[in-house]
Amino acid sequence: MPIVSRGFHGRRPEPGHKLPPGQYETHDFPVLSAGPTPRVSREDWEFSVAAETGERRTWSWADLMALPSQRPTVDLHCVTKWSKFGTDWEGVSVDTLLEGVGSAAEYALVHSYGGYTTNLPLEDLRDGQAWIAFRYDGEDLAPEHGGPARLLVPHLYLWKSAKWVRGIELLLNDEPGFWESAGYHDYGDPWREQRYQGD
Ligand SMILES: Nc1nc2c(c(=O)[nH]1)N[C@H]1C(S)=C(S)[C@@H](COP(=O)(O)O)O[C@H]1N2
Ligand SMILES: [Mo]
Repeated sequence: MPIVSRGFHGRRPEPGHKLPPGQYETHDFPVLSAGPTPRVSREDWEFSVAAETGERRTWSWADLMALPSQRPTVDLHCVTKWSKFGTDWEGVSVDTLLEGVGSAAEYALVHSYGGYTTNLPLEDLRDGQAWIAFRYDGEDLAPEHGGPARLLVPHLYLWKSAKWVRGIELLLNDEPGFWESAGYHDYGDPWREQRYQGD
């Protein structure tokens, strides 16, 4: 008797991965950008952490490359309902960039080249949950996916993973970012299906 293949069951997720409510799996990597792709050269690239105290730290591209990096494999969940399992990245943990910064802030507003912003509680950027990612699938991160570098915070909907990231502002009071001001959920937990305000 021939071995029966397990077959393809449409939108059933890969074994070992879970789909948040209302999501489907895709094998593509769709590009979602609110505007044109900003072109930022590595020579001109800078990344800053600015605390509410006025303390500010800045890294050049060479500074970032000199820091220890990690290679997280994570699932991505976009509010437009696609999820992508097992994506491979390389980046510097945000913990490394926040180390030693004196701040009483509980919130972060993330800024991108091109003007995009997104907000989240500072604790969601800590404890190995977020990276400044510069490689995807073994290659330099493509400009349309946020290269030279993007924030990667995979436990929240992907709009929180700011592409072309240029800095993190530490705030005592929460401030909505680009999509959050347009009606997207302030926090954006895919497991609680927090897509829009009021969800
Ligand atoms: N700077 C910036 N970052 C951004 C966006 C954007 O428009 N500008 N779009 C967000 C949204 S809504 C999503 S779903 C993801 C998409 O990332 P991708 O294009 O790499 O799939 O980027 C997020 N980060
Ligand atoms: Mo999105």
